[in-house]
Amino acid sequence: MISRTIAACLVASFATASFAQQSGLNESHLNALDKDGDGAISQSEFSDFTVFAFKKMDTDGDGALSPDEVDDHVVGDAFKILDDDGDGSVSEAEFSKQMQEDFSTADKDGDGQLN
Ligand SMILES: [Ca+2]
Ligand SMILES: [Ca+2]
Ligand SMILES: [Ca+2]
Ligand SMILES: [Ca+2]
Repeated sequence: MISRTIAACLVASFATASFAQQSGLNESHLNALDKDGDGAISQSEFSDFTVFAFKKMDTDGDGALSPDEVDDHVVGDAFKILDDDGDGSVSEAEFSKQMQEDFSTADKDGDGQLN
Protein backbone atom coordinates (compact mmCIF):
# COMPACT_ATOMS: atom_id res chain seq x y z
CA MET A 1 0.00 0.00 0.00
CA ILE A 2 2.87 2.36 0.74
CA SER A 3 4.49 1.67 -2.62
CA ARG A 4 1.24 2.36 -4.38
CA THR A 5 1.19 5.76 -2.71
CA ILE A 6 4.37 6.82 -4.50
CA ALA A 7 2.82 6.41 -7.93
CA ALA A 8 -0.40 7.99 -6.72
CA CYS A 9 1.48 10.99 -5.28
CA LEU A 10 3.41 11.43 -8.50
CA VAL A 11 0.28 11.28 -10.58
CA ALA A 12 -1.28 13.89 -8.33
CA SER A 13 1.86 16.01 -8.48
CA PHE A 14 2.27 15.94 -12.27
CA ALA A 15 -1.06 15.14 -13.84
CA THR A 16 -2.67 18.32 -12.60
CA ALA A 17 0.07 20.60 -13.89
CA SER A 18 1.96 20.02 -17.12
CA PHE A 19 0.55 16.64 -18.06
CA ALA A 20 -3.05 17.76 -17.94
CA GLN A 21 -2.13 20.94 -19.77
CA GLN A 22 -0.39 19.06 -22.58
CA SER A 23 -3.23 16.64 -23.04
CA GLY A 24 -5.99 19.16 -22.45
CA LEU A 25 -7.51 16.87 -19.88
CA ASN A 26 -8.14 17.80 -16.30
CA GLU A 27 -11.22 16.07 -15.05
CA SER A 28 -9.20 13.36 -13.38
CA HIS A 29 -5.61 12.20 -12.97
CA LEU A 30 -6.42 8.94 -14.68
CA ASN A 31 -7.67 10.72 -17.76
CA ALA A 32 -4.44 12.69 -18.00
CA LEU A 33 -2.45 9.46 -18.11
CA ASP A 34 -4.78 7.79 -20.58
CA LYS A 35 -3.27 9.17 -23.77
CA ASP A 36 -5.27 7.11 -26.25
CA GLY A 37 -8.47 7.81 -24.34
CA ASP A 38 -9.65 4.20 -24.16
CA GLY A 39 -10.57 4.62 -20.49
CA ALA A 40 -7.69 2.50 -19.16
CA ILE A 41 -4.01 3.06 -18.42
CA SER A 42 -1.88 0.51 -20.22
CA GLN A 43 1.60 -0.58 -19.19
CA SER A 44 3.09 1.58 -21.95
CA GLU A 45 1.10 4.66 -20.99
CA PHE A 46 2.28 4.13 -17.43
CA SER A 47 5.91 3.69 -18.59
CA ASP A 48 5.69 6.97 -20.50
CA PHE A 49 4.54 8.62 -17.30
CA THR A 50 7.40 6.99 -15.36
CA VAL A 51 10.01 8.45 -17.74
CA PHE A 52 8.27 11.81 -17.74
CA ALA A 53 8.07 11.91 -13.94
CA PHE A 54 11.72 10.92 -13.48
CA LYS A 55 12.93 13.66 -15.84
CA LYS A 56 10.71 16.25 -14.22
CA MET A 57 11.85 15.29 -10.73
CA ASP A 58 15.54 15.28 -11.66
CA THR A 59 15.75 19.05 -11.55
CA ASP A 60 19.56 19.23 -11.68
CA GLY A 61 19.64 16.74 -14.56
CA ASP A 62 22.34 14.47 -13.13
CA GLY A 63 20.36 11.33 -13.95
CA ALA A 64 19.61 10.45 -10.33
CA LEU A 65 17.16 11.67 -7.73
CA SER A 66 18.40 13.18 -4.49
CA PRO A 67 16.24 13.15 -1.33
CA ASP A 68 15.34 16.80 -1.98
CA GLU A 69 14.23 16.12 -5.53
CA VAL A 70 11.96 13.31 -4.32
CA ASP A 71 10.64 15.27 -1.35
CA ASP A 72 9.47 18.07 -3.64
CA HIS A 73 6.88 15.71 -5.08
CA VAL A 74 6.24 12.88 -2.65
CA VAL A 75 5.73 13.16 1.07
CA GLY A 76 6.71 10.52 3.63
CA ASP A 77 9.21 7.70 3.27
CA ALA A 78 9.18 7.61 -0.52
CA PHE A 79 12.91 8.22 -0.87
CA LYS A 80 13.84 5.33 1.41
CA ILE A 81 11.49 3.02 -0.49
CA LEU A 82 12.80 4.13 -3.88
CA ASP A 83 16.49 3.97 -2.95
CA ASP A 84 16.71 0.21 -3.18
CA ASP A 85 20.50 -0.12 -2.77
CA GLY A 86 20.66 2.59 -0.09
CA ASP A 87 23.40 4.64 -1.77
CA GLY A 88 21.59 7.91 -1.08
CA SER A 89 20.31 8.52 -4.60
CA VAL A 90 17.57 7.04 -6.76
CA SER A 91 18.65 5.88 -10.20
CA GLU A 92 16.25 5.66 -13.12
CA ALA A 93 16.38 1.86 -12.79
CA GLU A 94 15.40 2.02 -9.12
CA PHE A 95 12.65 4.46 -9.95
CA SER A 96 11.17 2.39 -12.80
CA LYS A 97 11.36 -0.78 -10.74
CA GLN A 98 9.26 0.76 -7.98
CA MET A 99 6.83 2.32 -10.44
CA GLN A 100 6.35 -1.05 -12.17
CA GLU A 101 5.67 -2.63 -8.78
CA ASP A 102 3.15 0.11 -8.12
CA PHE A 103 1.51 -0.64 -11.45
CA SER A 104 1.28 -4.36 -10.65
CA THR A 105 -0.12 -3.61 -7.21
CA ALA A 106 -2.74 -1.33 -8.67
CA ASP A 107 -3.62 -3.76 -11.48
CA LYS A 108 -5.58 -6.08 -9.25
CA ASP A 109 -6.99 -8.24 -12.02
CA GLY A 110 -3.59 -8.54 -13.72
CA ASP A 111 -4.72 -7.73 -17.27
CA GLY A 112 -2.02 -5.08 -17.74
CA GLN A 113 -4.52 -2.22 -17.74
CA LEU A 114 -5.56 0.15 -14.99
CA ASN A 115 -9.15 1.20 -15.18
CA1 LIG B 1 -5.23 4.03 -22.57
CA1 LIG C 1 19.22 14.91 -9.64
CA1 LIG D 1 20.20 4.03 -5.06
CA1 LIG E 1 -6.56 -4.26 -14.62
